[in-house]
Amino acid sequence: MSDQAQNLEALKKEAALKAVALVQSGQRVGLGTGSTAKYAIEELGRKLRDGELSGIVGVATSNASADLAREVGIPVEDLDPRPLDIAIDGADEIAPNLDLIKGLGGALLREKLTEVQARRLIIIADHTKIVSRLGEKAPLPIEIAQFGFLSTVERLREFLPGGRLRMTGASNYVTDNGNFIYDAQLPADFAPAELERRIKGTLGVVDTGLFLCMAERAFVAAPDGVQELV
Ligand code: ABF
Repeated sequence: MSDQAQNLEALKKEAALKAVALVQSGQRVGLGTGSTAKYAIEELGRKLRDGELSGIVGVATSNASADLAREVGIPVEDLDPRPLDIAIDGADEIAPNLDLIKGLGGALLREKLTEVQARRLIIIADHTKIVSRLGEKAPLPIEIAQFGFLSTVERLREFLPGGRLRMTGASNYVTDNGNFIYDAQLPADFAPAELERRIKGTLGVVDTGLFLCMAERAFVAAPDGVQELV
């Protein structure tokens, strides 16, 4: 790993530790997905093992995070209608008002289903995720049903041209839910809530990686320290 990559990993971990410090014993915790969320899951496991926390239950946003949580000793339960006390997750882009793009890791649907039920959604990231407007750096992942996916993509391309179906080698990428992902290029200027409504109203779309008005705060780590955005 290059020095730069190692530094970025250290920053992700710093942000994760800040978020985990908010978790209290007995809480039901939404466990995010991705390389930053991984540090939060590992730290929660460590705190349980060291007796700094007890009675934590995790609700995982992906099979990978559920596996990791069990490995580090966090009891994992399925999502049910009860609220979660807190959820901790990464993001692909963080706008100044804490609107987010998520889903480059492929877990956007389970993340949204889980995190919408969290009393507090805490985002953790390194400073490269900060943008002045959504879509500046990352595409917008849109989860779509496999059945009829080419027709769904055509419908999406009518107002979001220039995107592409996500691939793994020569095959379509398949989410934990058995769906495909269309990575859309966002226009330079758009109203996020309106775009979200239009995408969600497109036949064949399951959900989008726009997480609007959901995050309570973000811990963003940079070389000169961790900034808390609210
Ligand atoms: C999840 O992991 C996603 O919503 C987002 O796509 C991704 C960020 O991953 P990483 O922390 O590895 O950059 O939180």
